[in-house]
Amino acid sequence: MTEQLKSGFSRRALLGATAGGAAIAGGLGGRLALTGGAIGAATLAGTKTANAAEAANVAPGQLDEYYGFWSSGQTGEMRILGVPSMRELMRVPVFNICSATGWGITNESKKILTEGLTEKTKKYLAANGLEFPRNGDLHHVHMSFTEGKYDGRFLFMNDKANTRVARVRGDVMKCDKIIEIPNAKGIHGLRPQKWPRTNYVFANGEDEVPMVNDGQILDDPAQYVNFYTAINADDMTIAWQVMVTGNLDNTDADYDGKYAFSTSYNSEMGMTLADMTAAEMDHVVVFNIAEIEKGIEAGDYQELNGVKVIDGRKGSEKNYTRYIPIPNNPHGCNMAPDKIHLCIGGKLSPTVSVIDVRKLDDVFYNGAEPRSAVVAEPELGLGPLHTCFDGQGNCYTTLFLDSQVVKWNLDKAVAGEDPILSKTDVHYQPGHNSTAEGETLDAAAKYYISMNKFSKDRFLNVGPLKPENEQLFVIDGDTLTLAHDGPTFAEPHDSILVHASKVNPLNAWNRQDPMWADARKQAEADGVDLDDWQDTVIRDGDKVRVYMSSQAPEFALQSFTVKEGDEVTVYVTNLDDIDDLTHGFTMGNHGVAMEVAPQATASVTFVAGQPGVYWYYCQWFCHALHMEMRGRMFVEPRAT
Ligand code: K7E
Ligand code: CUA
Ligand code: CA
Repeated sequence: MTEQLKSGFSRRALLGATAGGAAIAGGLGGRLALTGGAIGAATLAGTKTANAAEAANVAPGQLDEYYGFWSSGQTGEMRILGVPSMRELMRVPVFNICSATGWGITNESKKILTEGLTEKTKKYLAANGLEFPRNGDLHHVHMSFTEGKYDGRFLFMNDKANTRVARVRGDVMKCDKIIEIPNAKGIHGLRPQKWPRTNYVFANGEDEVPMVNDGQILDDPAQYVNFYTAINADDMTIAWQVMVTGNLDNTDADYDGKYAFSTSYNSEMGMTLADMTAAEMDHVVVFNIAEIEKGIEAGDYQELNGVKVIDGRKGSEKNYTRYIPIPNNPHGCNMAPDKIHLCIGGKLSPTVSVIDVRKLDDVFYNGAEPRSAVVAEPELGLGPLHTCFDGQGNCYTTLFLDSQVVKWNLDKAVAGEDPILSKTDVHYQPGHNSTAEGETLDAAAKYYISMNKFSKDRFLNVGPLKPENEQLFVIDGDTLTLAHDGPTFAEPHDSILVHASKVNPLNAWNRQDPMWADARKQAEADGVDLDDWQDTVIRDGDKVRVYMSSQAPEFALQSFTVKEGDEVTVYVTNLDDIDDLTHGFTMGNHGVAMEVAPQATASVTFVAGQPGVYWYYCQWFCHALHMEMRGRMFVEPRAT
């Protein structure tokens, strides 16, 4: 392979900046960048800076203009921030296990974490004493769209680690569905359909495996494939998959409902770093949604693990896919709100490739060369990853190697002029970025978020493991003024900003919520009214069901008695309906804890293993007598 790429920097330089770069930037580069960015801006720009900082100031007690929905990478949760204050408002557990809320501990959450797994995975997990994967790698969070704008209904997100896709409800901000995607491996890029509404969620499989991955084929990459998946957003079932050539990285959809796109950095189908970076050009796959739907309708698919799979590999003369050559290991895939231009980050190439989606009809139906849809390829800087937009024809692209964001103009790029408007230092090595509703038709030139992979010298040292750093800039003409540095725990991977008017969660649960439908059914069978005061203990062989409502500062039961070895299920219903009055339930020394928000029912099942007295208590501070909100479980020795 070529060490020196056509951009004039070596592959080794990129690898150096990712791995050993912490030392470089922590020493020399870090201090230089610090002077050029934060301090320089503060001292030189004067009143402009003061105004920008003012624009981002949210006084105590004041509410933010935007909700920020953040992915957390390898932590596996979704986070909600206020923007521009950057205050962290909530953590929503999804692919992780959470001690505060009981996610992964309650029966309700375990059902969501388990029911969407494939039979093969369930079997594997069961053999290892697990019900669901313990970890997740949540890279991308995106909200549902109606006609190109956020509609507040759902948020969708991927788990690269265990090939899953999850949905969070906008009304209660809790996860209600998780599915494992069959056939594909390593779901990475994920985007909802933008137009006419989010009927599909598109998900990329990043890792290559044999089509039937049952151990018959192992180290024979010639037989490996990748899958692009369309999920029905309303019921979280798989609509169809497309088998592709090369791997899939990031994806986006157009504003016409016609095409979806994916970048592929491994068109080589290489199995090593050297192989994956060998070719001068990789590609973007264009998916023709209507043609794929027609193909499915006509039966032009094979069924694989219950999924209809269409063959869209290179060389198929069908109109399902086209492959547009793009320089060296492209990464980001971002559709501009002008509805015309798709921006592909070059990563190893210092360019962003601009595709005019209006030219794709000719590529599909009139034999036009796929590259004819590329209308500009401006050189912007080193390591371009992701691009976001301000609704005024401008783009903001992260430059990982340069530790900068470059602001540039689309029209100028297409006209062949120098499109660069400004470059601003960020700290350090940015991956994703976001602007206010920048991936929608409501994109606004207000705030710019840079999610940086390294914090290095920006904060007090907390040991060998450092936080990452995310920064908020105010967009002020062509200038980006730094208004906030915020350390974050692993990791500020990606974010979207949604205007506060579009998100309206409830203050208390609806008592009929489907979240605890199983508990309601069991209570009815047991003659217990879940909407009324409950202090009932039902014995059913070795199973004991304990129904207790809670009202500050009391549980309905001060104690209950079970026998050693009983399987105990405790159902707690919070009858308080006051805003913010959450109770909890923790059973001492049993690894059991959960949140019970106003008007919610939650349940947890455990085995009473050892005879003795065990205290349970409320674990969410609810009242002056919160400490006293506790009771005893008596476990009688089982007579042998
Ligand atoms: Cu969104 Cu990192 Cu998963 Cu780019 S990918 S940085
Ligand atoms: Cu109830 Cu604390
Ligand atoms: Ca490649």
